[in-house]
Amino acid sequence: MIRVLAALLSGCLVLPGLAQARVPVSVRVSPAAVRAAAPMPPALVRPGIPFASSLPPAAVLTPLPPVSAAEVASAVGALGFVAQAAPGVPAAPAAEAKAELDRSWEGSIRRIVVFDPETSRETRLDLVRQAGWTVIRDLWLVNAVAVSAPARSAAELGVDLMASPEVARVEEDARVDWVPEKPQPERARRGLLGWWWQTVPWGVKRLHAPEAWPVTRGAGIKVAVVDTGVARHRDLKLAGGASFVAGEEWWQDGRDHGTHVAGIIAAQDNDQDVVGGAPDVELYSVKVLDKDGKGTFESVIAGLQWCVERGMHLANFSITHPTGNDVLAAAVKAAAAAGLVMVAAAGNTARAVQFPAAYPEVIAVAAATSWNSAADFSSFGPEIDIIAPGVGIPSTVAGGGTGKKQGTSMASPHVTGLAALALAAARGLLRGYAAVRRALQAAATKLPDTPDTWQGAGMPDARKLVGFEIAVLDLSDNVSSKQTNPR
Ligand SMILES: [Ca+2]
Repeated sequence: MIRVLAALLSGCLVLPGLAQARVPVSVRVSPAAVRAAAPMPPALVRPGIPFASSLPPAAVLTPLPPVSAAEVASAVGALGFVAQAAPGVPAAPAAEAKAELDRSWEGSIRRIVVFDPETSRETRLDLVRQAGWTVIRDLWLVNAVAVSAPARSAAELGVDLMASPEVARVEEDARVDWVPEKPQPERARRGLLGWWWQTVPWGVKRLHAPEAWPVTRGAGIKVAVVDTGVARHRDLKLAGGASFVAGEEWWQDGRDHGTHVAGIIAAQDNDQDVVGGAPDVELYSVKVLDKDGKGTFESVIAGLQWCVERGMHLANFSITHPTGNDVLAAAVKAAAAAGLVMVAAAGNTARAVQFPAAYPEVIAVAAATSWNSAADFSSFGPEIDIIAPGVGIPSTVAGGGTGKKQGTSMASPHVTGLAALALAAARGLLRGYAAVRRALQAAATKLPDTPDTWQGAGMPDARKLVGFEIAVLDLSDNVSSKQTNPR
């Protein structure tokens, strides 16, 4: 009774019956697509939903198969890289790897040694060890090995490595900040009322996600939050994860950043706290940044490699770096070729778009206010693909309850949630970053009086994304049409 009364007062409790009743879903299906598609799995059909019942039985959705080792190797090989390790092959025995990680953290010099694609994994590891470096991790996705050495000997060791004909180049690596403070930080306040009822955040409503849920809530789509980790929280259901932060084997959130991002994507639809844009996705925490928001290129690329290895469909990067580097660019390209769809925060600099968002294979997201304008801190440029709510965003916080945050870090997971809905609604017909980007943009409406460099195609609408006309766009051309800023 208290819950119902509270809901009437706040107007924001989600009652499944009501949510379904107000959904106008118009569906157009091309005959060719119907012929090409297989029956919709019963689990995805919710009884009484116009979408399901109005479609011919053969209209929708074959299960999206996980990316196999052979597919990854083939896709990566097509780029000139050689994938040396099949999924599940550890880079080193666990005890050895941990000992090396512990030794290699503070007070050392780090490098990423990139080899010619023909070089085998064993040769790569042998060469760096013979040169006196400590192996941190084999980055098979880009034919590289991340290494470290005491600062006083690193310069001399670097010369030795470059003398090897198998070594293509050696990149510097360091522990740097990937989560810069926001220009006007909002204090995260724990909402006590979340114990008694659920609030649908304004961003989720603005993108019309609840009206798409009768079609799909993202079930079956694997989404990785590549971030500071995700905390245990009563409103978050994690399917798994991994940590690539030295000395921290668990994927808990040390900074209360990844937890907030995760809630925007997939906070549970229950009677507590908030609800994400795609509450039924399989959510994974890929921890690449420590409690200070800092990490190395090695840790970020290792997280990306894990996403490819484990067959993630989507990865959210609410993390930014001002320049990126060649190895990260290669890793992003290889992951995209393997089928991973990457969505990233544009940055909060009010200047050029940051990385990885600025890479052509990544969907770059700007931040909007609730007044239908771009946020003044949002990074801008020709790389911006789309805009989503990023100011005054309530979501799950570490320690329990909810709090508000702002930034393109909050805008990106809104788009990741919608991309998950689109993939779930169009399984087997929507594949690859370029197709997902095109679907998002086709479902977007531009904000008034806002330059394209600040908003891309505008704000996407989940109702259009799960409509079948989006899914049967001509998706054969997977070449990026994204403009890039020559910097
Ligand atoms: Ca909830």
